[in-house]
Amino acid sequence: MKRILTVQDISCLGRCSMTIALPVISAMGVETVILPTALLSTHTLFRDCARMDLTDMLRPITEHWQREDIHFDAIYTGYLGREEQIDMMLEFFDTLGGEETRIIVDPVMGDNGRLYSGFNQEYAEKNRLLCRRADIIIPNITEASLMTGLPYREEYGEEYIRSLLDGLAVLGTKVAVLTGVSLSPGKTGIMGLDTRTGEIFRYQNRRVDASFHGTGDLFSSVFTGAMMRGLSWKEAAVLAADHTAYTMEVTLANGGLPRFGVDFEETMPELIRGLSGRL
Ligand code: PXL
Repeated sequence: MKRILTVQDISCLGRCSMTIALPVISAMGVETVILPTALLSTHTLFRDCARMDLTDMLRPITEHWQREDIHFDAIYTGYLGREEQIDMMLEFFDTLGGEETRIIVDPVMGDNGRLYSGFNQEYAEKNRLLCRRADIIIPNITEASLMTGLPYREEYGEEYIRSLLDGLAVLGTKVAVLTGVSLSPGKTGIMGLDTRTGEIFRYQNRRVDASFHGTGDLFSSVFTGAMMRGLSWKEAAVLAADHTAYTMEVTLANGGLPRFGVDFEETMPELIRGLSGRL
């Protein structure tokens, strides 16, 4: 069985980051080791959350793993709280990773053209260093515009997305998968670039007219799980896009509230069926 490490916060309530990654990737048949970057009562869209930063714990935990000679088939990073943690990740990619370790970076820092609370432009620029070391990055349009310096747009054509992908390629990643890309009315999906071959990949499915917290984390978790089960990045992106749209539809039908995230628990059997059918 493949073993991965995922590094992100634990938001106790609100179904995002670690509380999605751990159950979803585990259910996909991949051992999922966690390194929590912070402990929060809720994600930051709730007001006044109680929060404990865990930066001081990261090195003792990883040093213990080094003494135990633990290695990972992939390291998947998501929401990191502080710039200092980005420096630590760059170090951990070397100390915990080997030649074969895939580095998957979701540079979580904003959405809808805005940074999440607690992040600033310096943090966005620092994230470029993570992307340089990554095999695969999975930003949304907001994050891509923050890292490339290109303007954020809500109305766009394929050339704009292409320019974001080219800007991300300059950062040094091998593959960039841009999420939340809508190439025609009523549709949304991804557009990706394999910088090694120049190949562009587009996938669009129906657009669910709702916005729930944590859908980016669901996409990245399914994507990571699928890659570890041997799917190509393009197959993994299609599975992740389909599953995220389906889970949003189910949540909408259930009357879910945006800040409580998506009802991924209910759609898990469908995810496993979809994965099994592709293996
Ligand atoms: O889903 C992204 C995310 C993860 N973790 C925390 C957040 C957010 C987005 O706001 O606040 C703590």
